Amino acid sequence: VIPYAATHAWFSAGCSDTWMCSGIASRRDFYERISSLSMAPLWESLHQLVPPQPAPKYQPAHWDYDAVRPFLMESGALITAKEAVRRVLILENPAMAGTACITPTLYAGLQLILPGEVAPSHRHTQSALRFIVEGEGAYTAVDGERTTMHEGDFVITPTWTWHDHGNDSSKPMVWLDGLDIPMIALFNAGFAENGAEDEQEITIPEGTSDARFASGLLPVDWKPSRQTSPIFNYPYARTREALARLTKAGPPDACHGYKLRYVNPASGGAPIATMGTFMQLLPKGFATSPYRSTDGTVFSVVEGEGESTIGDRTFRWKKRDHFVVPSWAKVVHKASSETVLFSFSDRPVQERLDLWREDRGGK
Ligand code: 1HN
Repeated sequence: VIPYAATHAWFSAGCSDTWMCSGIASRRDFYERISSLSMAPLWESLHQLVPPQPAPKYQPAHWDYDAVRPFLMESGALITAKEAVRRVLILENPAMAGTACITPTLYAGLQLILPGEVAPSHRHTQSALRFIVEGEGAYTAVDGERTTMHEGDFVITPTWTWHDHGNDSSKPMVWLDGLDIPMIALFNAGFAENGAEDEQEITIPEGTSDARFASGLLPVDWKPSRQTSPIFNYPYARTREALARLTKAGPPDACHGYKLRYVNPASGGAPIATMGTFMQLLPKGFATSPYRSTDGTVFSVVEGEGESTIGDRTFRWKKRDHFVVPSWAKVVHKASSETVLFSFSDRPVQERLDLWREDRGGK
């Protein structure tokens, strides 16, 4: 029999008072007897189960691209994209070692694909987003159509869609992968299968989804069959232009600077049902007002440099760095040059569940 205190870490046997001690001892004996029936006393863990406010068991963290890139390139010599299936270095939360999680609901990694390589076709119920960090001209194919990727592009591979990647350019390409892996694991709703061929058949000319869905128009008789966006590449050129124009149209938001969310044009919702994606511009010298929200968020620095204070830690960052802000941690960003930040979180899920909260500190 495993002692009760060994499996229920919150149960403390420490006691100095004799009368209390006998009470505690008999409680402890009771807990041990009911544990054999797979039962436990709620009153010993109630406060941890229902905390007065979020008490995340993960921490803020920062990945400096200058430190990361040599290892990514070294991985390129260790294994091919084909053998690896996906050659990715996982960005794992330091407080969640061994879990492949950057937050309890999100996975993040940096994927390398070298000139001439193919990452073979497969599909899975986990949805993925790509945010292009470095390189030009590699492609992703999703359900019969290719898209050529450029730095700053945001590309989605929705749940259960066939996808493969290739690099016909002359330079390595690196992107940030964001997946809802931990959420799908929580639900035990994961399915996956490999394609018959490394590269799926291309049946739709490149740019077709863009023409059908990304020009403020939709095909006249088209009805959405799923929550996922019918657009699968949101190019940086357009996002950047929108942000540049906004800086001329009015003052920045105190907490966000100029911040936009990516959208499924057919629903107004997030492009991926499980992950929200955002892009924000912070003017040179701008410091955001303290802000917190319940969605733990992963950031990719697209342009500029500065620092973020997350809780009691401060990280200096620059272009191509990544960092993570835990749920309900107070964050202040300071931009020392004009900065553009991409970010993603589980916000759409929390919103659907009426859970999402923010605290703008009165601003
Ligand atoms: C995956 O399919 C990709 O398609 C990237 O590029 C990262 C991490 C875990 C499981 C599947 C991709 C992944 C992944």
